[in-house]
Amino acid sequence: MKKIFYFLFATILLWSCQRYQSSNFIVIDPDDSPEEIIKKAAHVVPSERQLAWQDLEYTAFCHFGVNTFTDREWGYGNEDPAVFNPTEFDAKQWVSTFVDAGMRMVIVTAKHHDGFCLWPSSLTDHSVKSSPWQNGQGDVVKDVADACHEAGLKFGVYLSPWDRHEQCYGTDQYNDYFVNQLTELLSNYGIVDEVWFDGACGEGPNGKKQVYDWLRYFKTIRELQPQAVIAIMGTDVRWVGTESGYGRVMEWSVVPHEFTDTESIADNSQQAETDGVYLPMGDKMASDLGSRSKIFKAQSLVWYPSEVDVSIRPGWFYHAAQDELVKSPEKLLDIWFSSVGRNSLLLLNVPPDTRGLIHENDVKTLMDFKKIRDAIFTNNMLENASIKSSSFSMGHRAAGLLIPGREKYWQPKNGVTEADLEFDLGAEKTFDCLLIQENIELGQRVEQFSLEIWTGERWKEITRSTTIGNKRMLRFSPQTAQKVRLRLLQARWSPALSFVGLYKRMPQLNISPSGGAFSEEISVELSTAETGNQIYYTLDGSEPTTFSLKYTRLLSFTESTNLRAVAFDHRGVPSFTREGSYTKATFSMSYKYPPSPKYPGKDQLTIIDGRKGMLDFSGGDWLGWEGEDMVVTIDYKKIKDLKMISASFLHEQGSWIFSPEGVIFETSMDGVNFQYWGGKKNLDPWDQPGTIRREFSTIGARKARVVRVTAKSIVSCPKGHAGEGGKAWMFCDEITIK
Ligand code: FUL
Repeated sequence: MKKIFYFLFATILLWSCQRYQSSNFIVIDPDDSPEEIIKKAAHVVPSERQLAWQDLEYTAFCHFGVNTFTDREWGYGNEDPAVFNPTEFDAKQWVSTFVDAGMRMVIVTAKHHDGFCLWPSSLTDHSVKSSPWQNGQGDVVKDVADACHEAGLKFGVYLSPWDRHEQCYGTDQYNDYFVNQLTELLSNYGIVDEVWFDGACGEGPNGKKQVYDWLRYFKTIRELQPQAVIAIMGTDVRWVGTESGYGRVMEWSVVPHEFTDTESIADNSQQAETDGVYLPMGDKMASDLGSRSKIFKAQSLVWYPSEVDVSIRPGWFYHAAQDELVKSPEKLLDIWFSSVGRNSLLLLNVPPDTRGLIHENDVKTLMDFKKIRDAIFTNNMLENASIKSSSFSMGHRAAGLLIPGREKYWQPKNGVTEADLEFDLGAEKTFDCLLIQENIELGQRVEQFSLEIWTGERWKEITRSTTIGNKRMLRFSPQTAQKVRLRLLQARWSPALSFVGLYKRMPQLNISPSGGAFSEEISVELSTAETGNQIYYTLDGSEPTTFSLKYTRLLSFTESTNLRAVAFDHRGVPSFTREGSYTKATFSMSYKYPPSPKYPGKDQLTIIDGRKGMLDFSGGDWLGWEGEDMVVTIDYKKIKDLKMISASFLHEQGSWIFSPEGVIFETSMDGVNFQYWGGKKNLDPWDQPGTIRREFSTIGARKARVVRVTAKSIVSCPKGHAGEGGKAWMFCDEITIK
């Protein structure tokens, strides 16, 4: 009897394991119940190559080629190879920069859309071999691959399917050409870990139409470099859908299989040249790709994780004019939390310059950014915590959560989808960032979780979110507590967590107002979110340190002043340096159409006083125009170096306030002849519900004495609006010029 029992038990176990055996791809049967679909989704797992790729976390993209020398973003394909001539090319400098920055792979644009090859391909003369660089004997791909392999970094290639140079592009023959190019790249440069196929194509409706033989390309890669992931127009890695650096708040790595469809990826990709990074129009970044409502409708599911690609500069290629526009460490940190911290890999583009080196400004920002990450993430407040879990399975106790890596992980009993983990930190500690990781080797399962602190009387929720995946980071205002509770509120199957950490970010220093113009006197307040920090400042433009002036009370200026301030917390960790430039109005301002007497702001300077208005438009920070354009001219009376300009408007259609149709920025040396600096059309529909602020901006260095901003009003309320035909309001609170 006992034997029969064991036999039956073993058969059932085997059956259930087989039924939900984990795999990279799972078919949903039409008669699967919702519970079965959810369980199936919980058992979709990364392939070995996807897992290795995900662990890289932070990788470098290098856009380098003829565009570097012609100062373009998209080459035409007819560039003379002679233009390619870096004077100090040094792949080792690239790679050592990336190693120091904490990056783990380098992907180089072996060929961009212009068709110019960075390796001496035997298939075309349009390559480095026809350039004067190293007398045509050089090979960028080889040098970068060798430097990576030597330094222990992974190496990847970007190969643009769209080719503006190759004559056979648009014919069947091109598929052979492309496969042969791939074969060269994947046979002669050692291990390649990522192949990046761009979806961009600017041929337009009347251009050449290439039918790509994707399956053949994929097969070639699998044969020659089986460990390489195929990204974007490919099977292993999904483009997050934007080039802004900001991933989805809810990011599922398990999505319906249709997301791997190359046609629709191409439709969402860039189709015309821009002067910077492409921001898809409309909603190319749907907020939900894989929640229950999506997977219930799917025919099959696949592990298809997201990669966030963004450039450290406005453009993908190097442009000297953008040397001062390298993203700040602060911006990169925000991107870090919004990419790596949102279950994505961050692919940061750092374009080598015309010397063939990573520019000093980019190096500095990368190193400062690394220092900041180290300062935040080396001190896990949970490190010596004791943990109680409401459930655990054999061999997977909660202690494993404090050991980085997937080897030791916590998991509740099989089938348990809700659980609490209570941490006692031993003493009160202050933190403002949660880092949490699922053991994705078993799949992505958590659908809802929260963090609470014990106030001494009750549990208080601090933050809550949906997905975790490989890594999730949540930021919140500083909290002090000894006990915290992590609640797993909903999961697809027993969630497996491999790591949890609580950290304290740098102090957050605010300057109010953050800059602007004043007529008699201006008061400036410095503050931090938490108490106990020390703030220091300088007024002579120098970097503030603990030896600088100490902030004790409101500052007051009667002359133009450049304020720089920094806050230090009790550990000595500094905030980002904040700057405020306060200008006593020596310039003149004029309005072609004066603002309405109903919304005149505080005075003429309201629009450049560094203060943003409240969304309920109380407080006198908004200037309003009724049925008229805003044309503001600012004459600095002397030539200034300008870097960027932005203008912000209110959109609150319920109150008949509409953001402009578009904004044009112009500059002039004499106040008579104006040059176009930039402009933006308003791409959003007028019927946007709710209240939002819309920013229009332009970046690009130039010298000028006079700046003019023209915002086009929609003049009258649009069709279908309650005020149809009546005068439309346009509200602007701030123009920022740097
Ligand atoms: C886009 C391309 O058009 C850009 O030039 C750049 O290569 C970027 C990574 O992808 O689609």
